[in-house]
Amino acid sequence: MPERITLYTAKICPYAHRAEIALAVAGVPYTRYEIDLRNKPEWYLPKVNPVGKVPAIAYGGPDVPADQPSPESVKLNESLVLVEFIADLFPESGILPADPVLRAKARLFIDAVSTKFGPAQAAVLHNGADPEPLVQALEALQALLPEQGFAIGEFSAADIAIAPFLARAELNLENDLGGYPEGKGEGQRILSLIRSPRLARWQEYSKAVQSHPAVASTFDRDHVLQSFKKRFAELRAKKFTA
Ligand SMILES: N[C@@H](CCC(=O)N[C@@H](CS)C(=O)NCC(=O)O)C(=O)O
Repeated sequence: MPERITLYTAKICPYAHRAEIALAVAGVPYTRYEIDLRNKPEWYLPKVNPVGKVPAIAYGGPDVPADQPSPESVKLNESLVLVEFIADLFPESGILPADPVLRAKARLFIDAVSTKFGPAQAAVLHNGADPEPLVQALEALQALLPEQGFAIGEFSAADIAIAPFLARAELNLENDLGGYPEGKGEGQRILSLIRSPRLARWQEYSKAVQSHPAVASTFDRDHVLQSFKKRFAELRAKKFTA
């Protein structure tokens, strides 16, 4: 009998979404516990994740309620570590394929997501920075894609690493949400840059990733949109009306 898994997560968080996608791909039962990031339960840091972030997993130990974690379960965090952990627990999921070359390619793609795409998209969406570095990061990722299919062919950890960010970025830009001034067409301008013909293969890939059942079924679009509307209203109030 497999050990029990409790995932501490938050719908808005793209990092936590990675762990949910991996568990959906593995198709295994687990307990999902939503953490309110604005009002974290007092037991969360001392008993689950001293860093105070989601996602985190409690693995094994006795059958206890998620809000009363046992000291006997193993506590793990960091989204990419959790994705690999789930891949290791359930090798038949194909999250990391058996072939060492494909595993290396998945990790190279993930490295580019972390080092190139991550900082560029955060700068654009949160700080209203120039979108050109983001377009260049997407071109670098596009260059890693095979002619067809997902990042290494079949859906894998590589796609899981980027899927939550693609879904949230499009949702925000389509709704003119970001760390840039509202109502000036900036969201649409950035969208048209990332949907330009030079990123045609990327767009095809991005659509396929977002409509993968493990991604779509774990993305609560309405909840995430409402949360981002609040978050960006606060950010803009601080940034543009001082
Ligand atoms: N490097 C971490 C980042 C996780 C992260 O930053 N999570 C955010 C939410 S998206 C969080 O829990 N922040 C804590 C807080 O808001 O207090 C990972 O990949 O898991």
